[in-house]
Amino acid sequence: MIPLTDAERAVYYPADRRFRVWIRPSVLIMIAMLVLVPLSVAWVQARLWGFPYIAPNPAAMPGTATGPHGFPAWVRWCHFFNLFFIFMLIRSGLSILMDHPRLYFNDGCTPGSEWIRFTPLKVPKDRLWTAKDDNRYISPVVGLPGYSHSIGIGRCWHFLNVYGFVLTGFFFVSGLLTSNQWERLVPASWGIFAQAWSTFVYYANFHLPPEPNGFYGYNALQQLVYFATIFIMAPLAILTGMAMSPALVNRFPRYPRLFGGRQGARSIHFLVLVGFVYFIIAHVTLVALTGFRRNMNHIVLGVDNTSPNGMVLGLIGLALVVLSWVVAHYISWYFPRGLQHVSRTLTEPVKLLTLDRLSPQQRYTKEQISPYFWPNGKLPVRDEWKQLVAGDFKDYRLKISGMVENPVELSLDDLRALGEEETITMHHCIQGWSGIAQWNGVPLRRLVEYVRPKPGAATIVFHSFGPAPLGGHYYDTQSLYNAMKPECMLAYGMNGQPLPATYGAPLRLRVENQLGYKMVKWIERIEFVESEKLVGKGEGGSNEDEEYFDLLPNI
Ligand SMILES: Nc1nc2c(c(=O)[nH]1)N[C@H]1C(S)=C(S)[C@@H](COP(=O)(O)O)O[C@H]1N2
Ligand SMILES: [Mo]
Repeated sequence: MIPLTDAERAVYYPADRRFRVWIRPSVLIMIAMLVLVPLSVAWVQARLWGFPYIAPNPAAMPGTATGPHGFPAWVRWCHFFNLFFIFMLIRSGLSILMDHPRLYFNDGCTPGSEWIRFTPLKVPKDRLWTAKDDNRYISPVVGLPGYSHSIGIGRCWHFLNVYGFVLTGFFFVSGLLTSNQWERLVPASWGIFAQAWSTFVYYANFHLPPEPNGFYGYNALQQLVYFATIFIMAPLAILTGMAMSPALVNRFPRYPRLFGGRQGARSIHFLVLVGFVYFIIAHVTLVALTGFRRNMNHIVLGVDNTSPNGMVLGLIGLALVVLSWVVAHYISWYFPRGLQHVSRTLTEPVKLLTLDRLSPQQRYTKEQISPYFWPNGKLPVRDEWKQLVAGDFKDYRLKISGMVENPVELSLDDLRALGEEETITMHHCIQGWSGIAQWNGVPLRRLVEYVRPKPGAATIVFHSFGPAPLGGHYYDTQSLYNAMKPECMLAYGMNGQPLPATYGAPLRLRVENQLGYKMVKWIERIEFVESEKLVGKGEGGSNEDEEYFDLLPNI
């Protein structure tokens, strides 16, 4: 157990650590059908007609091995690195999932509309229940880094390992295409489906089909599954991952529709994870059942014999992978700041060159506004704010100070006079939920032009009346560059009404190419400074300081 202060314990290791999976009954029936129908057909077929004949794979017949055979070093190394990266991605992915333990196929994420949830809780209707109240604990044995609300660190691992996963995939596919190894994987005729079914009839009846020597060729089902894992599941994981990026989705709102919307993409991303886990279990079981030593020699040493060397070396490799989880856990909890900085150094330049250049350009209609919008954050408790609420914000003055030529205090009417804009946008919370809403407010660039930043001012700090998660007040920053983007606004209206207290009254930020935590609610004052390094702990915001979130969350 890592040492935690009481405040940290309340966040990371809550008293309620129960875990439950609930699946919508109709989905459960669908899953049962998908599993049981093929199994029963295979059982009946074997009972009535016996096991089907499976023609030997010509590539794998002794002495006639003509096609590609063996496992060249690049295949073996890619296999090892892939194993390493996929486990990191699965483990960190599970930690991320538990921060909003519900999956939907609708972008409003209305409670009760999820098809699966990983929490025993139903959302209470009689009191304010924020998305942060809803996150769940996950054991660090399963998740990376595990515990509750450790999504910032989980994302550091996830995005660092995405590089490794994608690079490994790139090398592997390049290798396939520049050798004849692809012939082992890519089906050459439709007949493979019939053969794969025949193979399945054996497995479904707990029999092993006549197995070819994998050094020379695979059985039909094996080939199909490998093909699908490499050429369907892996690309789908990447494409649905990208469909969760606020910068991409809000520049190309049609893209996530390929996956049934932003939440469809998130659900499919999860289903791919399930697919990978399922694949790993089936693959490892069959590797063990069909000649463990020989198979391990194939994939570890690239030789076809039954010496124990490949097995021993392979198990050492696996032990190293498990050790990497322990090391990652240790880094997560003892050097989170270092991890955050490594992650930033490696991911920020890529984002600056790509996602950050996309300007939000959304065209949602009023009909698409979500019936429900998850609230987040802690409501202000300060008397000043309560008095402003009581007075309908007539006495509210937004103070703008710091490195500006024209420091001002503006009422809501003054702000309106600067120019009003209206947008309908999709909000993406780091936790995973989304929602479409209409916002009214003054474009931030109008305000910037009005107060005229002094040379050298590069960062705008937004201070909130509300408290930060671990004490102090909530704040966050925007680069001057991003503040000038379209759809970046200080909003005082939501869905045609004055901004409700829960959603940030009197004034909140909207930044549509970034995640929700950048959008400070209940804004008290704004300050122009040289750099975010001069504020708070210098990471760019309350969450960046305390929870190791990204300074630049375009994804
Ligand atoms: N002051 C303050 N602003 C905040 C937060 C907070 O905790 N305090 N949470 C942020 C997060 S994590 C999100 S997702 C959005 C949520 O906005 P909503 O309540 O309108 O959904 O507000 C952001 N602004
Ligand atoms: Mo959020």
